[in-house]
Amino acid sequence: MIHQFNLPEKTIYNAAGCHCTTLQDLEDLQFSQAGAIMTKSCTLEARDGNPKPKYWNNEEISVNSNGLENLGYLDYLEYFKNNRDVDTDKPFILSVAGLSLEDNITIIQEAFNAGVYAVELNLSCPNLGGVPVSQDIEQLDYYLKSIVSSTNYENVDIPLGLKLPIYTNKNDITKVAEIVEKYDVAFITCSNSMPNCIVYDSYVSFDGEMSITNPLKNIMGGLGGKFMKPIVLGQIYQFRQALSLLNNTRCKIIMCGGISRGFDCLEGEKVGANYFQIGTALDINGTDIFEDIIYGVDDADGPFGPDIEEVQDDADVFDIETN
Ligand code: RRO
Repeated sequence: MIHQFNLPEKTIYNAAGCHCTTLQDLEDLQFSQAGAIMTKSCTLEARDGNPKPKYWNNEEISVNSNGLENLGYLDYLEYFKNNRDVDTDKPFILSVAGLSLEDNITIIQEAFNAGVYAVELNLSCPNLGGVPVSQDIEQLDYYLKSIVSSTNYENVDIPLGLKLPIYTNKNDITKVAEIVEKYDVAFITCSNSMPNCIVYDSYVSFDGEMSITNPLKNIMGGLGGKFMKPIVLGQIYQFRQALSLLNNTRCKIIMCGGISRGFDCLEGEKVGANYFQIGTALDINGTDIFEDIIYGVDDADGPFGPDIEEVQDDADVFDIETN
């Protein structure tokens, strides 16, 4: 069976890890304008993750050293089973980040059995130490081969996708595209946060005192937010090219990184993105961000506000600054 990840055109939803750890978070997403519900990346057992503080954002960027805090996969599947009949029924995507290959196989098979809409396999968590599996191409190949052969993926109509890290080497992108083609990966999400970043919260207080504080207990964390957009656009562009060379047009590419307004999505479409995940902007603004992006904060016509060419012809009318 060839797997297809076919959401409605231009679907926008949350990035794994953002507003999706608790069951209340999932309910908020369910009753928002998000086009799908993605869970926090989950493990076999619940985890508290890394010591706090482990998340910080300002109005532009975020940094996290979360460490896979999650409820355990059973709670997320339970939520799915209990809520699939509500009026706002939405595609439910389980983000899976098991701590071993065996754990991933177990969770993915259980997700298939439960009938989730899709599974996004996250082998790119930046906060666990060591080399993430998806940065080691041979390991990635081995993982997918094992998952495909040890689950009933080939016979079940549920797409499997990959949350990818940032690849700074074109050769890696070519090889990952070959893996996508070989194992019928239905979508790729570009990209996870930028690992090992340091952000200081620096300001001068009213009484003139300088404060330069690292907001994370673990010092370093994964960077998200507006700075990620150029990186992510480059990843999407290169993956679209690499997939085209393999005549693979069915793998969907999901843009994840730096989206806070409709223009960001339009830029993503220009390099080959199909759907869009919102991370830091969701943390900052809450679930109203989906409506803002879809319909435009300037009362534009949507989806994503006016057509970009139209806007370029009429730059005075609409704010076209894209940061
Ligand atoms: O939980 C995390 O620390 C985390 C994960 Br699993 C991930 O994939 N990306 C990220 O920035 N943080």
